[in-house]
Amino acid sequence: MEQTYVMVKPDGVQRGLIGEIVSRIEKRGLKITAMKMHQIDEETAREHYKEHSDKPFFEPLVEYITSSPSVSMIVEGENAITIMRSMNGATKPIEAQPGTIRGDFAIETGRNVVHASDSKETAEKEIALHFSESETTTYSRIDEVCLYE
Ligand code: YYY
Ligand code: MG
Repeated sequence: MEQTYVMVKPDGVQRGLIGEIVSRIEKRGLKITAMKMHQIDEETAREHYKEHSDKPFFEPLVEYITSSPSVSMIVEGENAITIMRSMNGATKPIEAQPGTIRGDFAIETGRNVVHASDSKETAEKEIALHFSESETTTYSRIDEVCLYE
C-alpha cells in the first residue's frame, strides 16, 4: 500500500477544519496510520519546502507554516499519493474545483489549508521528516474487504 504525508496547515487548524479534512480522508477509504498536532519549527519548515527556497514566496511560506499548530498525518491506501493530491485540489484555490478541499475552503494560494506529498520519493522524505518510527502504526481497517477488489 502506498503512503503519503498530509498536513492540515495552520490556517486549516485555526479555521476549525481539522475534522472536515480528516472526515473526507476517512470517508474516501484512505487509512490514517499516524496523526499528531504540532507546531512546525523553522528548520523543519525550511527542509519541508526546500524545493522552493529560491522563490519569492519562500520566506512568507516558512513564516506562515511555523506560525501556529498544524496537524500531520500519514495516509495509506492504493494510489494514496495521487488520490490525496486530487482531494486537495489545485495549489491555487482560484483554479481548484469545487468538491476539492481547496476548492471548497480556500481563497488565496498562500493560505490553501492543506498539503500532500507529490510523489513517492517526496512522501518518503516528508514522512521521515515529520514522524519518528514510534509515532506510526500498522493496522487493518474493517472496511478494506469492501474497498478493495
Ligand atoms: O504542492 P502544493 O502545496 O500544491 O504546491 P507547491 O507548488 O509545492 O507550493 C507549496 C506551497 O507554497 C503552496 O501550497 C502554497 C505556497 N505557494 C505560494 O504561497 N505562492 C505561490 N505562487 C506558490 C506556492
Ligand atoms: Mg508541493
